[in-house]
Amino acid sequence: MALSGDYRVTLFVGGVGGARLAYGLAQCLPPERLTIVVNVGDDFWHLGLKICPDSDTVMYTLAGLVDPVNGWGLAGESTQMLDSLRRFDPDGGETWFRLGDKDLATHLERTRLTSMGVRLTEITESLSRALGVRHPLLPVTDDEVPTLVDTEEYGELAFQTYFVRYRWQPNVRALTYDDANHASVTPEVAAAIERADAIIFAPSNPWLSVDPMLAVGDLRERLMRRNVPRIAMTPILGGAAVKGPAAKLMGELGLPVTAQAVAEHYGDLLTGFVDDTVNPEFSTDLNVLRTDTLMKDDAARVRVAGDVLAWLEGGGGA
Ligand code: FO1
Repeated sequence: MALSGDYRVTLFVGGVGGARLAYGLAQCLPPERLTIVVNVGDDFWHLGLKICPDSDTVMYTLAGLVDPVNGWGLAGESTQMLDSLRRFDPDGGETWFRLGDKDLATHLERTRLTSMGVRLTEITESLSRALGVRHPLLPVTDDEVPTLVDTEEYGELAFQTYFVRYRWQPNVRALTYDDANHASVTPEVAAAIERADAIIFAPSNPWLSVDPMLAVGDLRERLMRRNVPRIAMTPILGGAAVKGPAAKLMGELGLPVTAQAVAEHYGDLLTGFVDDTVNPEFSTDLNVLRTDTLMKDDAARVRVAGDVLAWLEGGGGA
């Protein structure tokens, strides 16, 4: 399906769940009508390389290159570098973060360009274009804004240490995005917000993927100023997360594991909400679309994207 006229959507995404909606929307909307803004709070330096996991997850998904099982990294990967690295430290050393051999090329090229002073926005554009991605993929900021996770067991952890090294098992006390508060959105992201006819928050983790973006400079205020549908999709289905730590995290933060709690967390940022039919209906001022949101394969991703766009086109979400 295609929206009429020159209706433009700006989509905010985190990792795997967000990438799936991005894929669906990219099948429905041409590049000039869909801009994808990606979280950089998960980015980190590892083995001397600049790694941008959410950006790469979206880029590989849109390019049709993503590993279909993990939902991140490249399909058909090998691990010769990791196997060789492990020989230097039988305890594994820095091999806990699984960098595949083919994926390494992306990190090497990004690191090379970063060391030359090229902006992350331009680097991401150049990498995406080379892989055949047609839709604009924009890091929310060019600044480094690492998310920190305060845990009961280990105190404050870098995001990937919490997420990958400790497999998101530590109990979370709080999340901090302090660097993001002092960062600024890029001119490209600011322009994508200004020209959007609808703003969509993907079914990414609101605390780990979306909040780090909303914490960047004046992003929230910029979004609030736009009198267009601002909608989010639930990452919670039937009291559980589709993938990752959203449900566990909500419990640790003292919240009920419900779509309603997600919608209330976004608060007045939203005018509309996409909820799943498996979830109980709840009382809200938001304009709600209830549909099957599970994006288990490419066909489902396109169908969900089409449902959301048809709803918006019919005046939904406002
Ligand atoms: N996720 C994992 O659970 N384990 C890994 O070893 C891992 C490696 C990895 C390498 C490159 C990349 O782009 C992503 C990678 N991810 C890995 C995914 C990623 O760290 C997380 O899913 C996100 O940061 C959370 O959105």
